[in-house]
Amino acid sequence: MSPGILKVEALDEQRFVCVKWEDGSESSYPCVWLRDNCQCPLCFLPSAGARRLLFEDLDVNIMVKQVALADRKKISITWPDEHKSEYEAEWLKKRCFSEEARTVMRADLFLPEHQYWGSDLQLLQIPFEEVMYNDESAYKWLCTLKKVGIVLLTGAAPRQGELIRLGHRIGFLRLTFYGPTWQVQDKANANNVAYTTGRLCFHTDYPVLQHPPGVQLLHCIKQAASGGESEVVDGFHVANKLKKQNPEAYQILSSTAVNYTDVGVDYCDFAVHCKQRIIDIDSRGQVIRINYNNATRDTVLDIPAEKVRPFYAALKEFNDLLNSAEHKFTYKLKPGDIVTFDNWRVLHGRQSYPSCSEVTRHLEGAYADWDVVMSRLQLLRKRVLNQD
Ligand code: OGA
Ligand code: NM2
Ligand code: ZN
Ligand code: ZN
Repeated sequence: MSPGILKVEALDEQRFVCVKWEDGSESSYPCVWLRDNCQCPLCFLPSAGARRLLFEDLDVNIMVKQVALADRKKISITWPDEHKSEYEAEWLKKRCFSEEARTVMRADLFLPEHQYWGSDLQLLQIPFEEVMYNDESAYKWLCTLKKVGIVLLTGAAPRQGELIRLGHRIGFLRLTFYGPTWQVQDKANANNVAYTTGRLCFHTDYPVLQHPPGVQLLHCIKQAASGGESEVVDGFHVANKLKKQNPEAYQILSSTAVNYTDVGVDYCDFAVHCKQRIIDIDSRGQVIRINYNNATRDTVLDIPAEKVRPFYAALKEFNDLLNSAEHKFTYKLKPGDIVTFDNWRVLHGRQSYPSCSEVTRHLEGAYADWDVVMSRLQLLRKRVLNQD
């Protein structure tokens, strides 16, 4: 419940509307924003939760003609063309332009909090069927996946198809050239190094795609008696460590566009090329994605020759830091385990295992996009915390 409104007035030559709240605080709303967000049926389509008003019909220099307090829970505005708008106190309070209110709203919409970890990771385990049928458990799963970056679901049936069910629980899975789901096992003429018995060093999957899959799901159906252990590391944590310990290496990896390539046949034939920065940062310098798979890093390296060795040296520093005992967490999947992790943040690897004419190890894998996972997380959060 938001506080009521004590007073409302137009300020700054009618270009702002100032609201004084019962709790003593004040909020100032630009007129152009108020007109743009008129909630009347002509300006807004409630069934779509979307603006009907066309930008062409918005006067960016608009001023209010009259502003009034309808009651303590609502204000009304009359515009110069006699159009009338009403705004609820609670609606306005949430959209206050103060730094604090915007920080609260940002946290609400994007759940940006990260908990970094290293070898001390307390890997959350939740029974698979609980996540499938219980909203609190599903909420806990996705919330932790967002915050920590990895969660283990346990006790799934050790057969193909469980990830399809989990995909339906979220919404839908991400189709790639390797199929709707894909089988990680030793294959003749493997079209990917993952489909051998070899060791996989720390990587994120599919940096060859412009928009790499945000979430990865790996369901253990069969596990090798020896070898095949999994390793994970918090890429955001390690990238930030690198920034402190070796700013030059960090600068190189966060600015150099590296070529990736993947050519072959699976779900259909493919020839994919892409350039990605290994440490991808946003305009504020925050790490937003790690794009690193040594297997699909292209032989083509589109940088001047004199920058090549410094690039390799920087990558070596990052790779060493990823592999340090303090940062990596090792575990071994059991049949029925489904590991779910943030493929933009967590790098994963596996130990080699003996090759054999029979299949001794089998994981089924799938991807989901963060858009879909975040959507499900927001809906579960509303339902579980019982708020709208
Ligand atoms: C992969 C992968 C891990 C494993 O298929 O990309 O990382 O344990 N597999 O086999
Ligand atoms: N697989 C496991 O980037 C990659 O090639 C990751 C993808 C084959 C679907 C491996
Ligand atoms: Zn209107
Ligand atoms: Zn992988």
